[in-house]
Amino acid sequence: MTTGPTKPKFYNAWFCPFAQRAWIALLEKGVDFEYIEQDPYNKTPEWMAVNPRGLVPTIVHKGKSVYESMVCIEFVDEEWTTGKHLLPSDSFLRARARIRCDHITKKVVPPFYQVLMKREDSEREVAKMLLIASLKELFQDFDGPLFGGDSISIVDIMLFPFAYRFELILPYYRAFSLPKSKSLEKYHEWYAAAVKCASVKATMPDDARLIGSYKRYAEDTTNSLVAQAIRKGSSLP
Ligand SMILES: N[C@@H](CCC(=O)N[C@@H](CS)C(=O)NCC(=O)O)C(=O)O
Repeated sequence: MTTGPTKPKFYNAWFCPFAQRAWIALLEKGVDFEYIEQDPYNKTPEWMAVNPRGLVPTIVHKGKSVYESMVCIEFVDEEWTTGKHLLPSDSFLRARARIRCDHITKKVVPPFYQVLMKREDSEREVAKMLLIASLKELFQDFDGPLFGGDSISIVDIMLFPFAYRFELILPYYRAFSLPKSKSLEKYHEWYAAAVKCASVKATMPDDARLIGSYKRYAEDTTNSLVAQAIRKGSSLP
């Protein structure tokens, strides 16, 4: 009996915004993959053998592991040439996209967790201001409707899972919504366009369940690597 090539394995945790990025990329490229729901907090030797950092997302393809959400998006785009490119073909535009991704990682994601986790109101207010300022900066010279123009790109994929949580989680736990001000107009227009993408819709968790999963951040009781980094004020894992 002959067996065909095995499908790539995608290790995901349904609640994880980082993993949602890799999932959107796989769907955008039309990859036929095996979905494996993984508890990344249960660091069994088997799981650590798949990813020595013990984090989702992880993709196993041709017997090799690829991890880190941004690396996964780039890998998927390079390995599967089907579908639209997630990174621009021009090297300057590609560099610009990576600079925006870096901004999202360093300046947009941390204040989201800080708004949720900081115990003092004054600290949360600072984090809210940082989040607004970082989004304004990201959208400064944005043409739209998406960062990839008419189709979704790595920058959209890096931002969307968190933007979804700004809309759902922050109003619920912190009664905070991003202002509908002129300075965030482009952000809100982008969000309305991104939320309509089929790959994005297909990866959406159930809202009530997602809200429940953030209680441990809002109450500062989780010991996830992200939470540990936010408490220490160090960069995210
Ligand atoms: N830098 C990583 C972060 C991934 C990450 O923190 N994933 C979380 C789930 S949302 C995880 O696997 N946590 C396991 C842990 O904290 O031990 C990426 O971008 O992929």
